Amino acid sequence: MTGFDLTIIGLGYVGMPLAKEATAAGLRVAGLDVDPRKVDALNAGRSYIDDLTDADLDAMISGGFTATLDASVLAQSHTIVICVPTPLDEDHRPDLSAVEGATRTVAEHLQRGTLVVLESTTWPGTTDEVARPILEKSGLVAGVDFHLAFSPERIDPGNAKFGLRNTPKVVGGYTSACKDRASAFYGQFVERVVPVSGTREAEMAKLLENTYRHVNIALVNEMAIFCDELGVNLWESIEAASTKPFGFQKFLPGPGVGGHCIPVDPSYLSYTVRKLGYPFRFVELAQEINERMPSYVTTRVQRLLNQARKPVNGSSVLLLGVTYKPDIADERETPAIPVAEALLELGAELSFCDPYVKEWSVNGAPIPREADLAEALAKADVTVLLQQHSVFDLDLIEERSNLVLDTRGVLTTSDRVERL
Ligand code: SAJ
Repeated sequence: MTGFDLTIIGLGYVGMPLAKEATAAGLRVAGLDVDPRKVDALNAGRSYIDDLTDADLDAMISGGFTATLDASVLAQSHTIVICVPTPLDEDHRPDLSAVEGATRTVAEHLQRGTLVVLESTTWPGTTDEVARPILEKSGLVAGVDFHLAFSPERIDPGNAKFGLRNTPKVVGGYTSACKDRASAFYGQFVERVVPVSGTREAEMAKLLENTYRHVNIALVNEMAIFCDELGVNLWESIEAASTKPFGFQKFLPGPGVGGHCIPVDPSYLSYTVRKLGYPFRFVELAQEINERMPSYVTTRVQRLLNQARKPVNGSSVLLLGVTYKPDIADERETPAIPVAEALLELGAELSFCDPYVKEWSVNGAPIPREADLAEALAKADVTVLLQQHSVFDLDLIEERSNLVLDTRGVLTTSDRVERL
């Protein structure tokens, strides 16, 4: 078959690692996106993906990879994988508009014999109840004229140990033949394919993975609040519990849960369960607890300043790390925003220090950036460590700051340094 072995729709942090591994496996790969800036950058060998270097891109282009805005490429593709975002809308409900749009585009160009795989994280039933009817508007029938499958993405940006090739790939097909076809496709460049009986089981596996994290993070967050009142050093108890070689996985309290997966994916599950007429209480409770953490951080800052006879109003507060997790530049759903909003509301004079963030605004108001950590620490009435970027000198923070609230449990406590 002329054309391409694979066209990927959505050239982001999920689509591009897939393009890289498939190209390296010798497949002819095309990338389709709606953003001309992405397409131009990729064809010019300029990567905008943290985990993909320009050298990686050059090798891909030499291997035949090409990016395009022209959807007609889909008609020349043996396999099509949809890797577009599935965010929440302003009502905290699943927003499948990107998936529906991409699927409609596929339907306009779908050819007999093609394999279509959805990778976007979504509620169980999406592939069968949303994608399949759209695709069948082409006149072709899923499982008969074309293959249809779901395979959750497990790309963890910044993870140096696990990538697409060595992370087991779950695959669920609309039919058994669809599953086999999709398993064979991924088996060309993924070390371990994990077939399941249907698309719903594959969709649910992903939601379970990340709901598990969300709920357990909420557990330790809630424990952090009452352990502080009980005078128990929870951080020490967590380390002690972690010595159990089985049946326990360590999670740590924090200022709130950010990112594009953990705060979002469980909502896709609770949305589905609510359609049954009752709530998924674990998820809804976890959301309430995790979303309360920024306010709790603010209360602890207020208490710390109060001990020094300082009101929050007019005090200088330095925020260290405003991304959603350490050592990456991603700010999506970062808890630093609600923390900053609450402190500004109380009249704090905010500044921030984050090597990954050059400019930062809260509700449109630019927050001064401190370039010199030592100087910033000495100036601030209180410092709040939100993300422990590896480049931060923890000894310097302990020595130079006046007061510190450590929300990550990485500093040594003292009469000036408190942990969450
Ligand atoms: N967090 C805590 N306490 C913890 C762990 C995380 O407060 O014990 C916070 C983080 O600070 C962050 C948020 O939760 O704000 C999410 O952190 P995360 O470590 O889950 O990182 P993510 O959002 O990048 O999650 C991704 C997920 N990967 C995929 O969905 C493919 C997740 O399944 C991975 O387990 C996670 O990366 C990872 O292990 O890094």
